[in-house]
Amino acid sequence: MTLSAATLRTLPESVHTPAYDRTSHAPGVVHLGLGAFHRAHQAMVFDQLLAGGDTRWGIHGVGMTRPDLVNQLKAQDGLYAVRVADGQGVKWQVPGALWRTNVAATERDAVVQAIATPSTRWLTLTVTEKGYTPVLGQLLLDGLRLRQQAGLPGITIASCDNLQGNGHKLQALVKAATPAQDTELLRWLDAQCAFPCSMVDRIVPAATPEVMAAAHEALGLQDHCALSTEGFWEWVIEDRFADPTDAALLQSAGVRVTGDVHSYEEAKLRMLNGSHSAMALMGAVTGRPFIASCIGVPHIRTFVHQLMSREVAPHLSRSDWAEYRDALIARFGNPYLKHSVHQIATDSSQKIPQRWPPSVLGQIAQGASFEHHALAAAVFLRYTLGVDEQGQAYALNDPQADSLMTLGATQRTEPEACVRALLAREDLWGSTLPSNAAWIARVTHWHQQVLQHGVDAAIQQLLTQEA
Ligand code: CS2
Repeated sequence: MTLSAATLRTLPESVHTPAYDRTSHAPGVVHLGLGAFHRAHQAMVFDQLLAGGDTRWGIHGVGMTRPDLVNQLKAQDGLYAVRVADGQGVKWQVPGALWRTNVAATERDAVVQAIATPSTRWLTLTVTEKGYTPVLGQLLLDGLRLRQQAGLPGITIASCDNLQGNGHKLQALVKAATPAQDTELLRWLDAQCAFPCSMVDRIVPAATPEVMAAAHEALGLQDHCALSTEGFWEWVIEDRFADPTDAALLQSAGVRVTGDVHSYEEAKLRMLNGSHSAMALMGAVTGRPFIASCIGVPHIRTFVHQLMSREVAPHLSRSDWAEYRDALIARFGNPYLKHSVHQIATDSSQKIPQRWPPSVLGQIAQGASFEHHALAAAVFLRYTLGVDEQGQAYALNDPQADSLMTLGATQRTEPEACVRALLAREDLWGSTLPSNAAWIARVTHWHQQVLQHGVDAAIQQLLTQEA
């Protein structure tokens, strides 16, 4: 038997399940991007609001690319179990907020209609860094135009991807899709729709067979969509809503509504995601499969601690960074989260620009050392060889995989030229870093160490030097 609306009542009492009606109301939220993250983060916040009796937070979920996942969720009536596990304990919960599903690639019109449905009040997005394309802007605009033409109110459109100023980026995409002569639509977008920036945080690895097996055991049912996450979650959102009364509601569910998302975004992107990318690439090259297996190695742990304290923190506006750093290191070590380094290394070309260069530039401006980031960049180049230090091959899963592999292919015979080619790329490093001679020199140095002695020895050398 499989988890579904019909079997929900058979679950053991230890599993928290939705007690509210999931069928009498139309969804109030359209969400794009049905990956693990959304289902264990916002969907659980909306589940809490629904449990409190507010019927407007049901989700019409749109999978962008994976019909297999959407079909599985559909077969389970939008239900799936989440294991919330860390040092505080292990709990299973079935959130009930996902009411409808579609696939954007094959059911575009249904998505446009969902945006234009009167009950829709919110649109949230987790489409990953590479999803912010003109195609996305056009999809949103087509739905919004129908709303405007029907005389419906505007909505809140909240990007929840790991991009600095994500709300501004999304608004710019929608505006770029709007024809200049369509002044009424432009006016309506400005006056009626809100594009808040937001920072979202919860570590939610892609589901594994191990999690499915644990779900089977805990539920007594099959669940093909089960997920595993940590207790910690954070959602900081800019106080900018189409319906201003949503601020108090979200706050009641534990969301932080503020005028200053920026300081949270930059700390999260550079501390959490910045060290995630560094560890993921180190893990991929050394053959350590999970983030927990990386942070468990004393020299990697010290490297991450120093990267955050010495090179990231000095440029943050968030003042409580030391507690934030310590909490992150503890979260990275969560043994229940089998967070694959290859999953995090996916799309590195899209992630690194948000995560590393701002800290390197900050250090350069202060005449301070950027050795940790230089070593991370060197490991990134080593990673493009597609084979780890034990000789095990792996695939690069990245829109830039071909160009990166071509660029790095001759690094054993022409290391300096390859470092230069990598660091010259403005799409990765921005416009000023590529001409910084000291940066190029230090990445070249660490790349030589990595090739000659391996990643672990290079990290140890760095720690001795920086002690
Ligand atoms: C990770 C993030 O895959 C990645 O790039 O760094 O998904 C990370 O786990 C989340 O941002 C945590 O909130």
